[in-house]
Amino acid sequence: MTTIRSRMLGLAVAAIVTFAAANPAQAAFVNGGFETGDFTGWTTSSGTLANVVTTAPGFSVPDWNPTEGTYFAYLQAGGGTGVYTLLSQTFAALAGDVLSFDIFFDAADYIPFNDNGYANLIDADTSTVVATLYYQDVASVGDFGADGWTSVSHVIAADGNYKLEFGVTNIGDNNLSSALGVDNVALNAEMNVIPAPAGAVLFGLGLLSMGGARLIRRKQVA
Ligand SMILES: [Ca+2]
Ligand SMILES: [Ca+2]
Repeated sequence: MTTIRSRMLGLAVAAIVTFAAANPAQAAFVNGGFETGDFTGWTTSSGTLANVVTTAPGFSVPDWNPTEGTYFAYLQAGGGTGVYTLLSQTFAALAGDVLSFDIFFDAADYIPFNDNGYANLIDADTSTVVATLYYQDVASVGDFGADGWTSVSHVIAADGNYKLEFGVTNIGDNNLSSALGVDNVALNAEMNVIPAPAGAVLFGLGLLSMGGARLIRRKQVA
């Protein structure tokens, strides 16, 4: 009996160790909060319209400040009508990973000059848009309006190589350039990793309590 229990406990411990060893390496964004004070790890389309800043003036709202740390990315339209100021980073992710970031759109314009800003999840191998994670335009936030910092999170559906891309553009003419702010970009493996070890731990605890109950019973008998 003792031998069988020992073997079961051994199997449970082995299961826990196996699950722990199987945890994928945390795929993390490089400089996801822009705390290097520059675009290290990121790709931008413009050296003058994309900047890492500590604060930025709101067009008709209070100044913008980071949601995480000291810096955030501030993208301004101005490259032309329909010409996007872009910020992107490629990353590898597993199904269940949670992609998250904070973002705002600050409209400097009025309808019919419907400037817009977006965040797209793109398949890095095929360059197709997998999901639009965020979209705002002058029509949605109102003339000279802003939505305020917005937290976005998205569960990755399939293993793959992805690109997270942010863009903002003028529409109608190239005046009164609207802006997009980004901070706190992260990829967390929680959804993917926690259930298996938790299940293994519960399985192990169940066996331990079974063994404990037997020990107690044996003591009572003795
Ligand atoms: Ca930051
Ligand atoms: Ca404009």
